[in-house]
Amino acid sequence: MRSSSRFLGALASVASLLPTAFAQSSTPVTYTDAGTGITFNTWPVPAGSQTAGGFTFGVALPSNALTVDANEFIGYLQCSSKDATSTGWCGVSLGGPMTNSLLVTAWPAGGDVYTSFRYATGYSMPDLYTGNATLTQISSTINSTNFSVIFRCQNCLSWNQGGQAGAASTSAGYMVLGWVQAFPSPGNPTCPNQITLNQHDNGMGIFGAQFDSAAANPSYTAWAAKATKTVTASCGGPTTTAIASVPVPTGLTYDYVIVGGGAGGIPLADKLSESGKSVLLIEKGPASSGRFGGTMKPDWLVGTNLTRFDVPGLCNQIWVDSAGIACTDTDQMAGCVLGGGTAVNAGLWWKPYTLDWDYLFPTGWKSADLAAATSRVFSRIPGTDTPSKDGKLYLQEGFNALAGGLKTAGWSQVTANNSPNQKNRTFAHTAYMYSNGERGGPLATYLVSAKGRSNFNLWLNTTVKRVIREGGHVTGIEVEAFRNGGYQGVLNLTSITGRVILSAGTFGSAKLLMRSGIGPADQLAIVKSSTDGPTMVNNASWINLPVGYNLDDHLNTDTVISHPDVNFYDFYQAWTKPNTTDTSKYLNGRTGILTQAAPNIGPMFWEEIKGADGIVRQLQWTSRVEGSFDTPNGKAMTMSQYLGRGATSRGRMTITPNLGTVVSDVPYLKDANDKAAVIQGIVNLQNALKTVKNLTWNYPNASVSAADYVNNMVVSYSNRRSNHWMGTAKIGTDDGRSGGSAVVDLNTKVYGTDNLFVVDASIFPGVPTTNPSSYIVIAAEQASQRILALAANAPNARYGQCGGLQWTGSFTCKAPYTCQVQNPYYSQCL
Ligand SMILES: *[C@@H]1O[C@H](CO)[C@@H](O)[C@H](O)[C@H]1NC(C)=O
Ligand SMILES: *[C@@H]1O[C@H](CO)[C@@H](O)[C@H](O)[C@H]1NC(C)=O
Ligand SMILES: *[C@@H]1O[C@H](CO)[C@@H](O)[C@H](O)[C@H]1NC(C)=O
Ligand SMILES: *[C@@H]1O[C@H](CO)[C@@H](O)[C@H](O)[C@H]1NC(C)=O
Ligand SMILES: *[C@@H]1O[C@H](CO)[C@@H](O)[C@H](O)[C@H]1NC(C)=O
Ligand SMILES: *[C@@H]1O[C@H](CO)[C@@H](O)[C@H](O)[C@H]1NC(C)=O
Ligand SMILES: *[C@@H]1O[C@H](CO)[C@@H](O)[C@H](O)[C@H]1NC(C)=O
Ligand SMILES: *[C@@H]1O[C@H](CO)[C@@H](O)[C@H](O)[C@H]1NC(C)=O
Ligand SMILES: *[C@@H]1O[C@H](CO)[C@@H](O)[C@H](O)[C@H]1NC(C)=O
Ligand SMILES: *[C@@H]1O[C@H](CO)[C@@H](O)[C@H](O)[C@H]1NC(C)=O
Ligand SMILES: CC(=O)N[C@H]1CO[C@H](CO)[C@@H](O)[C@@H]1O
Repeated sequence: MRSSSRFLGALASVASLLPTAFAQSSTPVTYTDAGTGITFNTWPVPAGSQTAGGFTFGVALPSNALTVDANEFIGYLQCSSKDATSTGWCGVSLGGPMTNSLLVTAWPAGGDVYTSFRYATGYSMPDLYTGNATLTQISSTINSTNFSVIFRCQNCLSWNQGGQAGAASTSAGYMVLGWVQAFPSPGNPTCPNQITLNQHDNGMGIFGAQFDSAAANPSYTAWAAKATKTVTASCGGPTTTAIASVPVPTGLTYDYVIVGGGAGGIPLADKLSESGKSVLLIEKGPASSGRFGGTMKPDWLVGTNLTRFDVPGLCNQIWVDSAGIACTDTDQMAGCVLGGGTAVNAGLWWKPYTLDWDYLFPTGWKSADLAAATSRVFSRIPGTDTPSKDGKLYLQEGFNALAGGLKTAGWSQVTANNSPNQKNRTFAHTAYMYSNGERGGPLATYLVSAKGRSNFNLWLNTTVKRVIREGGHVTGIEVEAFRNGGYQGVLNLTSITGRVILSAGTFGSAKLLMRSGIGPADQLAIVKSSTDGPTMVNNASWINLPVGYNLDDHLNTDTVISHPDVNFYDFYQAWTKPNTTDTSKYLNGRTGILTQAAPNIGPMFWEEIKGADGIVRQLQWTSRVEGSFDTPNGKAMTMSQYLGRGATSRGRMTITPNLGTVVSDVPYLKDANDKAAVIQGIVNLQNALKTVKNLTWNYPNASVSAADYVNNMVVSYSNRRSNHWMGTAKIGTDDGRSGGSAVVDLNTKVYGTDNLFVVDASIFPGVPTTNPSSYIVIAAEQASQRILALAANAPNARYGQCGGLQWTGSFTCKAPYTCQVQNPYYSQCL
C-alpha cells in the first residue's frame, strides 16, 4: 500500500522530515521558563495549519549530555486545548515513530496535568510502558487554552518493552522526536494506567530536533532537584469490557479453512468453494464494504450502500483514522478488515510484467505457467484508467506538467495494462481495480460469487491463534474472538483430507506458522517463552523453516517538485467538510474527483537500470498531488520512487515476546548496486524533466546532488517503506528443512506438512515491478488450481513411514495406528 506523506508525517511514524531535519529546519529555540528559571532547547510547532493553538516540546539535558549519552532529561510540554475547554491530550515519541519508542502522554484533569508512559507495537491504543521510566513533575499550568508541564524524566532515553529495545543518543547532537495532540480528553483521565485515547485529531509530526550548546546546562542537577511532585491517580472507573465471543459449534468440520480475507484468501475462497468442497473463510476484522454489512462512513454516505472503503477518494482516511481497521499486532500498517489490503489501499491494479514472474519465481510459476490465471483474473477485474463513469479524468494539471516533460525527453506514453511489458522509460495514467466508480476488486467479484454458495461460510471478527498439528498433519485450528461476535474454541478439519490455507499476509501468516511451531529455532523459543508456551506444540514436532527471512518491500525514495499549474485537492476534507458539488456528483452518477484515489495519483512511470553487477533493476515512480517533507500542499507533487524487481537486499521479520511482529532487519540498500540504481533513477528523472518550464525541484533541490540526497537519507522503514511487504514464507524447491530458502513447495504446501498451505504475499521471492495486489490475486488463482489438483491425503498403513526430517508424504496413519516418532529422521505408523 502507498503511504501518503500525511501518513509519513504522522500517525505512523515517520521521518518524512528526516533528510531536511538533519540539515536544517529543526534549529532549537532557547526558552527560559519564568517560574522555574530552567532553560530549554525547544522546537515549537506554531499555531496554524499543522496544529491549532500550537505545540511545544523542549528539553534540558545534564551538563555532559552532549558528549556522554544521558538517560534522563527535564522536559517541557506545552499543548493546546480547544475553545476554552481545558481538555485534550498530547504526547511525544522519544524515538520518533509512534511504534517501538517510549511515548510520554500528558493531559489536564481536575487542576492537574496527568502523564503516562506508553509503548505501541502497532497502530492502536499504546500499551502501558513496563520499563522503569520515572516521571516527576516540577511545575504545571492549565488555562482555558493551553496546558503545560515541566518534568524530570529518568530512564527515559533508552527503553525496553518485552525485549524490544531502543534508545536516543544525546551525544549525537540531535534526537528524532514525534509529537501528537488531540482535542478530546482521554477516557478515565484521573487514572493514567487505564486511560483510553481518542485518535489524535489536532496534528502530528516527526522531526529531527537538533541541540545547541544551551541544551546541556551546569545547573541541571539543581533543576532536577526541583522535581518533587507526583500526581496521584484516582481510579475506579470502568475498565475495558470483555469481547463477546461465540463458541465454535460442535461437530462442524470443513474441507478447507482459509485464514485471512484479503487478496490471497478471497480468490481462494471462491475457487475452492466453486469445486464443491466445504470452505470456511476466517477474517480477523469486521466487514469493510457496505456490500457485506460494513458500517464505517462519513455523514455524507449515511443512507447509502457505501462505506469509506467503497469510495476511492476516501482511501487515505486510513492514515487519519485507522481505529478498528489497522492490525494491532504488527509495527507496520496492515488492514485487519474484510478485504485486507484490497479494502484499504489506493486500488492500483497492474497487469503483471512477465519478467517479474520469470525472474523471481521458480519453474512452474513462470509467466507462461500463469498466463491462464492472469486472464481469469483480468476478465473478472479488468481495472480502469478512467474510474469516473463519465470517462473523464479530473484535476490532471500535475499529470500534464510531468507527462509533457517525460514525452519531450523521449519517454513513451502507454496504456499500462495493454502493454504490461513496456516498463522502461514509459509513463501512463494510473490503472485501478475500480468498477462503477467504486472500489470493486476482489470483494466485489470473487467474494460475491463465493457468498452465493451454500458450501461457503465466512467468519468475521475471529483471529486464528494457531493450527493444531499431529506431526506434519493439521487436524484443526484454534480460534479466538478478536471483536464482538468472533468465534472461540477449536474447529476441526474434515478428518484426513481437510486442509488449511494461511492467507493472513506477510506478517500474519508468518506469525501463525511460528505460533504453530514452524519457523527458525530462535523464533520458536520466543513463542515457547510467551503466554503461548504451555499449550504450544511439543518441541519434538517443531519444523525448522526459514519463516520471516527473505523479507522484502519496495524501497521508497520520495522526491518533491513544484509547478504553478498543479491543483491540490484536499481529500481529507472530503471526510469532514466535503465539497457538496463533488459529493453530489459522486452520489448521483459516480463521477468526479472522488472516483479517483486520494491523493490524485499520476503520472506513473517506469525505468529499468542495469547495474554494475549485470542485474537489471526495476524502478516505478508514483506521482501524486501533495507535498512532502516541508514542502506544503498546493503546488507540490511528490514523486515516490520504488525499487522493485532486481533489488537484492532482503531483511527479516521476527516475533516479539508479546506475540506481535516487527521488522527487525530492514530490507533496504544493503547492496551498493541497489543504491546506485536509486541514484541513477533520480538523475535520469531530473534530466527528463529539464524542459518543463517553471518546474522547481524541492527535494533534492538544485544545490543538492542526487547522490548526496540518497546517501544522506535515513534508511529506516519509517521513511522508506512502501508497505508492499512480501517474502517471509518463500516458495521454492529448496526445502528449508535441509538448509534451503523455501518455506512452501510449488503447490504452496508448507514443507514438513501434508495439508498446510500459505497463499499470499509471503510466498513471493521478491517484490515485482508494481503495486502487488493483482499479482497476489493471480498467485491465489494459480494456487487454487494446484491445490485442487493434489491427490487427497491418504493415511499410511501399519509400519509405513509417516514423518521424518526429509519426509514429503502423508503424516497420517490408518486407524487404529498412530504416527510415532522413532528418531528425527523417521516416524512410523504403529
Ligand atoms: C537545498 O536543500 C538543502 C538540504 O535540504 C538545504 O540545506 C539548502 O538550504 C537548500 N537550498 C535551497 C536553495 O533551497
Ligand atoms: C527506577 O528508576 C528510579 C529512578 O532512576 C530509581 O530510583 C529506582 O531505583 C529504579 N527502580 C528499579 C526497580 O530499577
Ligand atoms: C495560558 O497558558 C500559557 C502557558 O501554558 C500562557 O503562555 C498563556 O499566556 C496563557 N493564556 C491565558 C489566556 O492565560
Ligand atoms: C474436534 O475433534 C475432537 C476429537 O475428535 C473432539 O473431541 C472435539 O469435540 C471436536 N471439536 C468440535 C468443536 O467439534
Ligand atoms: C451500491 O448500489 C449500487 C446500485 O445498486 C450498486 O451498483 C453497487 O454495486 C452497490 N455498491 C456496494 C458497495 O454495495
Ligand atoms: C464485528 O465487530 C464489529 C466491531 O466491533 C461489529 O460492529 C460487528 O457487528 C461484528 N460483526 C460480527 C459479524 O459479529
Ligand atoms: C524440548 O523440550 C524438552 C522438555 O521440555 C527439553 O528437555 C529439550 O531441551 C527441548 N529441546 C529443544 C531442542 O528445545
Ligand atoms: C467544489 O468543487 C467544484 C468542482 O467540482 C469547484 O468548482 C468548486 O469551486 C468547489 N467549491 C468549493 C467551495 O471549493
Ligand atoms: C532503458 O532504456 C534506455 C533508453 O532507451 C536504455 O539506454 C537502457 O539501456 C534501457 N534499459 C535496459 C535495462 O534495457
Ligand atoms: C512560467 O512562469 C511565468 C511567470 O511566472 C509565466 O509568465 C509563464 O507563463 C509560465 N510558463 C509556463 C509554461 O507555465
Ligand atoms: C503560549 C500560548 O498562549 N499558546 C497558545 C495557547 O492557545 C491559544 C489558543 O488555543 C493560542 O492562540 C496560543 O498561541
